[in-house]
Amino acid sequence: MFQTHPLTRAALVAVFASFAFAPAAFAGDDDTAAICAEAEERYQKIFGAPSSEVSGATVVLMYDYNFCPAQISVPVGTTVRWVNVDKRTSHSVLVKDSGQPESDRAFPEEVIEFTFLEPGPQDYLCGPHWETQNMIGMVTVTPE
Ligand SMILES: [Cu+2]
Repeated sequence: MFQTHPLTRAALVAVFASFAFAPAAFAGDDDTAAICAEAEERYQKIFGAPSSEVSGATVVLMYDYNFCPAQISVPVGTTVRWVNVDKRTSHSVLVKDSGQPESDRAFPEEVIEFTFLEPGPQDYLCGPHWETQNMIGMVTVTPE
């Protein structure tokens, strides 16, 4: 299920340690890599720590009509936390085959969380921007 809530800096700074993360670069797309590097800079400016230091969730940034990284692979049961690091644009997440409705809009510095309970590839999109900006992503959920 989806949850949308503002994330306090204190909550994030408190979180550290063991966390396996995938490199943010999305192979073969220099523009996307540059946008995602900027997104991570924004994240660190807002929350005061790298997104890779979050524990208990895998972070995907939403920035400049991109999901960063656009493709991730996580074990079943993982909660993905999409964080809006834009300055003024809101985004949503719709996991197409989840049977769940589109999330509420996440405004800048807000997050959307979804826990993946079924193995397999899960395509998702941003409701307002998938069609015009190709703002789409994929989570590959691996069995335990
Ligand atoms: Cu969007």
